[in-house]
Amino acid sequence: MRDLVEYATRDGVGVITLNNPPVNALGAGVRQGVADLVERARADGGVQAIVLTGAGRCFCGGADIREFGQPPIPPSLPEVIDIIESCPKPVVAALHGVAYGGGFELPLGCHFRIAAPSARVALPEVTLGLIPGAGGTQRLPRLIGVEAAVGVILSGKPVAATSALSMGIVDEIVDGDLVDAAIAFALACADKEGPPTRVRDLEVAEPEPGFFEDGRKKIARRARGLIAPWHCIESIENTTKLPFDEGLKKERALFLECRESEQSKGQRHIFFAEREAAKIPDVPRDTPALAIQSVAVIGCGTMGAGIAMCVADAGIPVRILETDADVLEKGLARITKSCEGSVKRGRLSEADKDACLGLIQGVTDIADIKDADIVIEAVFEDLDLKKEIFAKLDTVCRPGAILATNTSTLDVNEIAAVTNRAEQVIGTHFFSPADIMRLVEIVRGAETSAQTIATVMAMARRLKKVGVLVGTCDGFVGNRMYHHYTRQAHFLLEEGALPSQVDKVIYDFGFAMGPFAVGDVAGLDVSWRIRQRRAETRPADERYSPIADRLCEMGRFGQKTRAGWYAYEDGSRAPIADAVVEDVILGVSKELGFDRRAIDNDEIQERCLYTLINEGAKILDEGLALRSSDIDVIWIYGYGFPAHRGGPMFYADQVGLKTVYEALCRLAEVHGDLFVPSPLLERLALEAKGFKDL
Ligand code: T1G
Repeated sequence: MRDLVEYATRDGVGVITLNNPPVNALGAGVRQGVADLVERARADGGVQAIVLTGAGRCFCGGADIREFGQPPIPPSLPEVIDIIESCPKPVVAALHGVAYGGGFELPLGCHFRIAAPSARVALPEVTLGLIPGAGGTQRLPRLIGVEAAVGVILSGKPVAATSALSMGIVDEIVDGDLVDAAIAFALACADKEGPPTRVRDLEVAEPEPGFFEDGRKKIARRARGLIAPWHCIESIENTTKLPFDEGLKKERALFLECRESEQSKGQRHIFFAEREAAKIPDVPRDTPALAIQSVAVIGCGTMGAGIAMCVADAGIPVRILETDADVLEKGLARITKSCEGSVKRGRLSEADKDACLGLIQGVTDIADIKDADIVIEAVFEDLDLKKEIFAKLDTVCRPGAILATNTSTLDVNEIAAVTNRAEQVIGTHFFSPADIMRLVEIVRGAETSAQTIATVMAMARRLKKVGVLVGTCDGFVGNRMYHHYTRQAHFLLEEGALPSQVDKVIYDFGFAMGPFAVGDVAGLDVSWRIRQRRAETRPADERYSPIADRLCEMGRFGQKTRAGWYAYEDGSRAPIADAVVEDVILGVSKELGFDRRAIDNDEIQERCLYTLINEGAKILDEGLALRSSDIDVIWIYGYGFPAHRGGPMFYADQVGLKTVYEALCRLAEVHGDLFVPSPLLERLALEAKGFKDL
């Protein structure tokens, strides 16, 4: 069995190499190997210094997250770091690629750190509902100051090598062979008198008065309802109050509390679920993907322009075909304005903005997109229009080009049927705004080939999107579930609730906004058009709430008309409860014969969320999602389901499917078929299992 940690001596330096592909995660074997080999180098009279480096594509991706929740296996990472730090011989960390989490705390325990230009360090624990648990909150403030450390730890974002050098995290950036440079650096350190300086012994500079109080105010909105961000600040603040060892002890206690929390389990679930979503049983990882070197987008509306920006941002040339020259001009101007806004916000450099805009070209003739490797159609949600366009594209585009439709509800098979290349037709449901939302539902048609799927999944990754493969049905996965969730919200209004009460329940659960505030942002006319399309096929006996239609008939389309479910003052997005809406609601309740009643928050939460979960179970049962965690990923990245809850299906498992099942049965007795549990959910509940057991 290959060594998880390798050792060699070169020129009187002990070189220790982490070798645990793919990211050198610090599992038990790696920790033991590093501890043993540092002791071996320390005891070897022929060794004057030590270099610690990583094999493969990076230094280290951190602690092995899969170990969490298992019985601890010594030595712990803090113990390993202590062995390194107390070594009387200089230990130099040689960093390339990522050094994240514990993979950065390990180098912080070394006496020096040198980096290749590719190196980037981060403490992303907060994104997993954790805090750095191996000295990061105690050593980093001593190395770069409290203010800078708070920024690194609370953001969880990577710090590039050049910034790491200027912040004092690394001592040198080296071109050429990293290990050779590290050996030379280590020998130079060995020549110096006395034991090497330990980071733990560095003084912590006092921050400005009120720094931590201001820090807590700054994160209040983002950290609402969370544990880890507050524990991060507390542990960092301890560096200004406690000696190192005491601060380390408190850090460990705070870390263990976070690690055992439901919140961290939810966020760790999503970390793995996002990666699991890329695994498609009948599309092996080595399925050859087509090279995408040019993209065409049809339509320069909000979605088309947003998609084109994502493509150009990934460095791929993109042509936007828009037959209406005025719409094209407006769309291109919107793209330019958006890029300029990103520069102003510091998200984009001037050079990157110019490069991005330089890759986008507007065209009005379909012949100008005949050579594209993939065409992404992003016109109105109108099946006949899409079919007409696909029939044309099939004759114009080169053989082998993939034809993708950005639809949120329509049948990909019907669109594929008008072409002679059904195996190259696929759905790419981008979420709006496309240049911000990371989710893309990738909709496989009955004949979509494995190569087409592999190609589009790879393209999604290149666009920094989270691609999730789904089957074809009305609304696919996300919108189909969202439809049932919002229906319940509307029914609750008829029975006694008001928009602000429902929205507050959902906000307090952890969403950024409730369904009515979301509707006002998205535009009530969008869902109105979809309801009108569905009206022809809606069963006569199906419960239907007319409230939203009434608002639309009044021209209340949400923020864009400064009136929707709420009223909005000029220039403000703050929702204001509106008596006009309340009157409409009361009128509908009366029309439908409801005696309005006070509805408690628990009922609102149960009816909205358990409906969501039940529909997700039906989707799983119909094979339209590959796994329950895919549904979680869709809801986290497409609808803002709180990550610390892990997604609707993970949350259901945490609540217990028996509890969900019994609540649905109770609700079904009162409200009828809307709540009849799906057979899959019933079976799992009665077998005392969860979605995770599928
Ligand atoms: N533990 C276990 N598995 C990991 C892992 C980790 N830390 N990081 C990655 N993997 C798996 C991943 O699931 C995938 O598996 C494969 O490696 C490739 O990953 C004590 C407590 C390092 C930037 O948060 O950000 O240290 O799907 O597809 O795109 O204070 O992985 O192939 O089976 O993402 O090149 C802190 C998490 C941990 C970093 C590489 N560290 N990882 O990205 O590959 S907590 C992190 C990443 C901690 C200390 C605390 C990325 C990456 P599979 P990948 P990539």
